[in-house]
Amino acid sequence: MSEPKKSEFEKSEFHKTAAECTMWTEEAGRLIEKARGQGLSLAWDRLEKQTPQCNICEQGLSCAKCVMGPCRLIPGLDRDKGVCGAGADLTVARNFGRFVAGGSAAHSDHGRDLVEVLHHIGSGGAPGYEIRDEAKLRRLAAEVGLESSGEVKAVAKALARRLGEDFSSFGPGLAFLQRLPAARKALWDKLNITPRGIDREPVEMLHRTHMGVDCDPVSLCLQAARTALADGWGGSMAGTEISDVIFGTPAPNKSRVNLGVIKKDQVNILVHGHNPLVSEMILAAAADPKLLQAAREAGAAGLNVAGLCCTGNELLMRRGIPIAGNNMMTELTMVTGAVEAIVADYQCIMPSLVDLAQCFHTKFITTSDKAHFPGAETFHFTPENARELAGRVVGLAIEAFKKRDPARVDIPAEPIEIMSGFSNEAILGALGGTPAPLIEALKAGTLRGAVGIVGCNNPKLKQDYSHVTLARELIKRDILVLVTGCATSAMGKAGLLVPEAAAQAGPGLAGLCRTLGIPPVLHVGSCVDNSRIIHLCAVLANAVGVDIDALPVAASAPEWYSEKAAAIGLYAVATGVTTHLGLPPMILGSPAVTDLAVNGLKDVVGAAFLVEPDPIRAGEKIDAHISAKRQALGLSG
Ligand code: XCC
Ligand code: SF4
Repeated sequence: MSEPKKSEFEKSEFHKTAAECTMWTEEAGRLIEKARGQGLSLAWDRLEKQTPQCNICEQGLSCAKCVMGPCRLIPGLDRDKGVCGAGADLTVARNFGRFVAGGSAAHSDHGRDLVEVLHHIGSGGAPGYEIRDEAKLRRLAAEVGLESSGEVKAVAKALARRLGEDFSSFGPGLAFLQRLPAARKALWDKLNITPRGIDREPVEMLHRTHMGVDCDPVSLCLQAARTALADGWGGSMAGTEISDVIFGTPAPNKSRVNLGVIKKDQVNILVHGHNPLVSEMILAAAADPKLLQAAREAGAAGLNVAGLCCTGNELLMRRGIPIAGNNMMTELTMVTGAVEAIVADYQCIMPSLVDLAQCFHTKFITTSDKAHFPGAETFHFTPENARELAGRVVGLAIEAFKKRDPARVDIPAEPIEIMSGFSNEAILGALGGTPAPLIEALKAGTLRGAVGIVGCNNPKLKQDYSHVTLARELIKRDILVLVTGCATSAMGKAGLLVPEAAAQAGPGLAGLCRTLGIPPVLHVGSCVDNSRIIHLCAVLANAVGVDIDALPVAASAPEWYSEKAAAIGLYAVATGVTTHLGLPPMILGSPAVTDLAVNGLKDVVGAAFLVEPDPIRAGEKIDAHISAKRQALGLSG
């Protein structure tokens, strides 16, 4: 595609003003109005106050990496270099590399927490946690070359130690890289982008972007790719697999979505963040008969746990726990006046939640020693104390219920039915334990391809619109959609996560969905669970005997905002999966880096980024990409 020009994005009708954004979902609109009436500030209001945002930063042309600066580069004027002499290409590449390192570090540090708890379980130091999927534990141990038939705790400990080695630089190499097609692994080796250690790559990225280290924009971009791959095939993959071992591998289930899952007559506890280590414990505590009794004594009909963002996705996938909303709905949950506690671990938790909680009876509770929020109630969870602290947190929510003001309660929607729980094991299980039927459907053209729609909401865009519109555009063309992260709530609210949505799909996909009783948009998990998608791509590519870039697949983050989303996008591309972005990353100030991202990478890794703010046009472009891949495989378009 042609190089994206700044002006195209500025003119796009999809960059709605804050007021227009609020019009998308009725539930959001009503609460936004209410919040404004009460003088509360929300993300949309703060965005308005930040607008126009700094055009130099937006292009990736500002640098504050040393105190000879900060420098703001204005190419074409007399200020096209920083004090150290760095020009636009270098500055953009350095900034983008650090951006990706932030995302990779976040996912991988989350993965490490799971590996550590697995080790604690193996050592007997994690009361409250157990191995729920012993078969998967043993399967993974065998996969990475460990003795898998011994005593369960010994196997758990050995697997944790093996995956722990992947974080360092001196291990035998990332355990899950052997899942890759040989051609992909050989390509990475040739390009020198095979990740060597999950921690090593983001650290090296920070090193290389210090003033006066790596000054080649291309080399920096390749290190950014290696950093992202350490996330996708390392930290995130460990996070997903070990979460399944500890909490169970997801299987199809039914649940509900939107603010209507908050119950007027119950103590409502919303879990927010990413790590199932905390949210699973809160869920377990909420089933404690003593705490249920305490809730009843406080006048509530029960204890209701619901999810937000990705830890919500984790509970939804494994337990069918309803999800109240995604990141742009988190502030609004409190405006319902019916939330007793928001229990947060880390990532994507707006600092504004502390201030908002103070305007309501809601307790804002943080649980991670890595994520301090001054003004919040703090309980630092560890593997040893998690069970006990979870009970205290639920107790606090029950106390808060007594202070609820019934006059302020306003729950603006009825919950919508959804289906979830589509792990790779579940998908392949439904197909008889092999990818063969999927490959047959792809060959026959009943299924033309598959696209992972992932990522966040962003207040710069009309809420949920791009997620839902793109998904509809794809399924009507017989392209299966897999969804993770905050895109999930958007799909669910639009009615796309139920088998009945097959009516909106093309005839081939609709028939497949009806035969299997599945929706045309499958919920496959949280953001670390994008590792499920790349793993499935590897399984398919290996079964067909091709490299991943030959598959008729793509990825998309239509409404992304976070560093983690950039890391996901880049590891998808480096894995060979062309990736659509609804908003450009902050790289447009460098024609060279932009060209590499949207064109040059195709020749290097067989895939590139496709930036397109209009989801209908994005659907057309992804469709064309899938047709081209099909034809190259000798299949009908
Ligand atoms: Fe965060 Fe994962 Fe984005 Fe949602 S989708 S806003 S990253 S919670 Ni990950
Ligand atoms: Fe300026 Fe160079 Fe320092 Fe960045 S590293 S702030 S461009 S002098």
